[in-house]
Order: sequence, then structure tokens, then C-alpha cells
Amino acid sequence: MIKQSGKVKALDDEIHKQQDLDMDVEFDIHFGISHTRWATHGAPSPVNSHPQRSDKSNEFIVIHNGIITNYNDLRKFLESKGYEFESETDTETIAKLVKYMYDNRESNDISFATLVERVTQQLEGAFVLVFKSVHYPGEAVGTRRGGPLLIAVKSDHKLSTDHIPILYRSSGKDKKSGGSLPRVDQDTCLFPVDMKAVEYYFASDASAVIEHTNRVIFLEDDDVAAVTDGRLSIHRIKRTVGDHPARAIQTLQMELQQIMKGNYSSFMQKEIFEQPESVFNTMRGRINFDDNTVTLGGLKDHIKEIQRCRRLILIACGTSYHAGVATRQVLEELTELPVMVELASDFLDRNTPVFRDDVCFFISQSGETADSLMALHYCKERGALTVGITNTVGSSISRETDCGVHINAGPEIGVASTKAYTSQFVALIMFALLMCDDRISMQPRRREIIQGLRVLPDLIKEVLSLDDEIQNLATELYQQKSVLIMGRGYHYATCLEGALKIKEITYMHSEGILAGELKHGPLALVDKLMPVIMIIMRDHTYVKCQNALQQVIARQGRPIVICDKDDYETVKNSSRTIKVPHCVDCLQGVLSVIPLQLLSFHLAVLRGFDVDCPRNLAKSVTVE
Ligand code: G6Q
Repeated sequence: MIKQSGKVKALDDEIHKQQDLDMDVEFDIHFGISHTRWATHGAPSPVNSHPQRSDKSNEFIVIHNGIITNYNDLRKFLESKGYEFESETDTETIAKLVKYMYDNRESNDISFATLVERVTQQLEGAFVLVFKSVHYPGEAVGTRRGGPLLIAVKSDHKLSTDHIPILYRSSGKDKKSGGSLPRVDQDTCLFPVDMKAVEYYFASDASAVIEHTNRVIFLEDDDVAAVTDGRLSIHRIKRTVGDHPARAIQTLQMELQQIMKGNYSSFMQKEIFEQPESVFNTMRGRINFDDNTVTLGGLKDHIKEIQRCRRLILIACGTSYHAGVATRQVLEELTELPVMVELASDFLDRNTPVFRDDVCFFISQSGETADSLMALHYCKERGALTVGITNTVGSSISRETDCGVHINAGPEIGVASTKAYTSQFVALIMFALLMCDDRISMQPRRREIIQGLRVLPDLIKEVLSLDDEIQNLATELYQQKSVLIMGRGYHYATCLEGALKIKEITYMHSEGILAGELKHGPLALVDKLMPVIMIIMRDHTYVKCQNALQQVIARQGRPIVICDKDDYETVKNSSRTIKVPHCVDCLQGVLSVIPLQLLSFHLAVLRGFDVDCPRNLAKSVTVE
């Protein structure tokens, strides 16, 4: 008998609670599953934690990333069949449902993968699931729909294949096992030749597994992956036109060191300080600063079509949405097209009209945000060309869009997005530059922006050197309840983004206010006690911003002003300034946001909060 060693682990990257179950079975197989839970249903508590179980003897257990929208109906059905629920989670219905399928199986040799497939046919919503069961010792089954799941493979030995063929359920042939899945044999699955040791890791994000291996398989929606006796097979119910009949093992370029904190106290801090390099990496190999040309390989086959479109629609959530707001003006200027910037959730709520001659951009660090992904499906159904601006190679948005740009910022671990924002910003600017590369009248402006991009990493370093000064400012502000951030033009996005950073990691109230709107309401908030930050840069809105400054001062406000370091007038008129270097107007937002990233970081540290894992938030928002 061949003695085989195998290991299967399931990891996830969210917050709150972790449980780990390990079980030794024959063939020396170890299998554990755990999930750091994002509470969609029920308070964070032991009973609501994952894994959820089918019954008190743990016949089936499951971990789940996502949300089951029809869980109430399923729960009622299962309760009517005598299943007793113990948690408030939507996930528990899945554990009970798989047991129900098992208890009502028509044949004893039904496979675990088939059971899971039957369960997922009853589920609505978005989910990534990994199951284990006492009835299938040593077997792991994972599946996804609307959420990310990859399988990382680690083995020092040669693997049987680098393309795993999909096993489609055979119609009728396999009656014996109740219409079960086709046979898993050496031609249809992955295993180490000579039956040597192998480890499989099921995870939502590559950064969770990169310390073990860089070889991964990205699963598609409704793939069911099963590891049985150290062999990995991938199943689908039926083949549809356009389906790729295999899943390839890909080699990630990510380095372990990229996801280590190094000398920094938090990932967020590290990521803020990485921005000179991450912004440079976004441009690397794409901008030729000597002849002022821009090449974006991911767009080259579609750029002519994009140039002919009727309008650009930028769709995103949170920080990624702010990157759209920040670059809208320069996109309008250089493309001469109408540009709409949309929050994905609102875009969907409105059933926004979208046409075949629209080009829709999906900006997303993770590439997995549920609202953005649903908006992508919506736009595809309406025939628009779709473009992804993502940081995550292999993510749903990067795979499902027609074309796109990877921002190459490197893994972003801190929940509060920082370096992804500045890289999204630069990626969108590069797109705008590409759109007008043959427009003679635009050349002086193009050259100015490209040469501005050339020096941007050095200017970012200069802003980062203000860290001590900003830390001092934070010590003066950290006990306040609220901070208002005001600006206009290119810097309105900075206000929104700065306020979001402060809210999410310091739990202080903060609001980004368009300075042009001050007198239409927000000015009422200003008095000598209200902390106010204003952004005043020397661009076309300078005079208007000076007016806003005077309005605030007239109400006894004492704003802290982020301004151009050579702007002596503003420095003279303000009690406190943060002076940043000057660059081309449309790039200045990359520099003006960094003091606010640093400020939010220091405020959170001083207030004693976990900077990387703020309460109630997850890094990838894979639920609606
Ligand atoms: C902010 C957050 C958050 C994020 C959105 C969208 O600090 O990270 O606002 O930007 O949840 O996420 P994606 O960019 O991954 O789509």
C-alpha cells in the first residue's frame, strides 16, 4: 500500500473570530478550516462564529465568506423538517442543508462534491464555501459564486498536470451514484506524481497563502473543487458555450516580503510610506519619460473603440470611487468626453441607463467588491465596453472586464486603502494621456503632465517627510469629536478621501465638504471650537478657496491649511499650515491626500485603535 501524505487548509482574511479544527485520518491527511468572520447576520459571538455545523455531532461543517439572501426561506424549510438552529447566521442554513441532502441521498456512494453542488443550487446571494464532513474523512470541498476563491498548491514534487480539466456531470451514465460526478482518475485531477506530499490551501486572497506557495488556481463561479486522498479535482454541472474546459495553475509574482510589516507598526503605515515605490510601479514600463509616450498593454486592443465612445462612466465604491472623483476633471479635459462618476450601489439602485456606446470603468483595489461586480454584470448585459482598474491580478473584476489596467501597487493589507488610491489615480491619468496621444493641440498639456508624473515619487517622499509634524498635529486633535475637511476642484476628492480615512480608523466624525457649498449649509457648523482642515492649492480654484478661508476665519474658525509650500500669502493668513511641494494641478491631489492619510493613522494610534482592522469593516466587501 502506498502511504500518502496530504494536507488541506482553508484560510480566510476577514476579522473577528477564528476557530481551527484539525483532524487526522487515514493516509496521514490533515485538514483544518477556519474563517475570521465578517458579521452579516448576528452579533460577533462564539455561537455565530465559523465553522457553522449541521448538528451537535458536527456531521458537516462549513465556513462561508459572503451572504445568503434566501436564508430565511431555507431556514423555515429546514426547521419544518426538524432541523434545529443554534446561531443567528445565514451560514448555518448551509450546514443544515448539506446534511439534509445527505440524509435524503438516493445512493450511498454519492460524492461530497455532488452534495455541495446540490446545496449551491438552492442558495441565492454571494458565497465562498469550504466544507468538511465526518462522512467524507480527509476530503475538502470548496465552491464560490460571486466571491473570490483560489486554491494554492504546494509540493516539492512534480505535479501531474498544470491544467486541471473540468469534470462536467455526465448525463445518465453515472446513474449508479444518482447522476453523480464523473470518475476522478489520474487524467482528471491534480496530484504529485509518485504520490508524494502535497498541501492545498483554499483562500479568498493570495496574500493569505503566499508564505506557503506562489502556485495558485483561481476558481470560477460555480466551480466545485474537491480534494480527496491528496488529489484535487474541479467539477461543474454542465458546460456552457465559451467555458474554458480547464483551470490552469498560475505562478504569482507576489513576494512574501511584500506582505510583511517590516519595521512598521501596521500595514497601513507601511503602505502609506510605500507610495513613492507603488506609484512608480504603476508607471513602470508604461510611460516613456524621454519621448512622452504612454503604453497600456491591457487597453491597446480596445483604445480605438474607447476613443469613439459616447461617454465614460467610472463606477466604484469607497476609496476607489474617490479615485474616480479625483481624476474626473482631467479625464474630461483630455478625452473631451462626458465623464460620470458613480457609486456602484447607487448606480444599481437607480437602474441607470447604459448604452452600447458607453465605456464603463470598474475601479477596485480587490477586484471583488460585490456592488462593483454587480454593476459590471449590469453594464455587460447592456452591451457597454467594460474596463477594469484593479490591483488584484486574477480577481473577478480583472477577469470579467473586456480590458483594463492593473495598478501594480502590490498587496494592500490594511483595511484603510492608501497606496491603492494613489495608484488608481495615476492609472486613470495614464489612461487619459493615452486617449489624447495623437491630438496635436493636447501635446503641451500631455508633456506637462508626463513630466509631472516623472517627479511625483520624489515629491511623495517630500510629503512623507512631514510625518513628525503631522504626528504633532494629531496629538492636538485626537480628543476631538469631529473634523471638517474643505476644498474644491481637484481637491474635493482629497476631502472625501481624508474624511473617509478618519472615520473608518479613528471612529471620529469627519466630513469632506466642497468649499463651493459652504455658504449653502455647512458654514453653520463652523465656530471657534470646530476643527477644520482646508486644502488650498495654487490652481484655477485658488481665489475661490481664499474666499472660503476668509469665510471660515470670519466665523472664528482657525483652520489648518494644507497648501503649496511657496504660497506665502496663505501661510501668512493662516494660523497653521501643512506645506506640500507644488506639482502639476491635476496631479496635486496625490500629494494633498498623503498628509490626511498620515493624520488619520496617527489619530487612530493615539486613540488606541487597531489601525489595520477597524471595527465593522472588512478588506474585501464581498457582500451587498
Ligand atoms: C477604504 C476602504 C474602502 C474600499 C471599498 C472598495 O479605505 O478600503 O472604502 O475602497 O470598499 O473596495 P475595492 O477598491 O476593493 O473595490
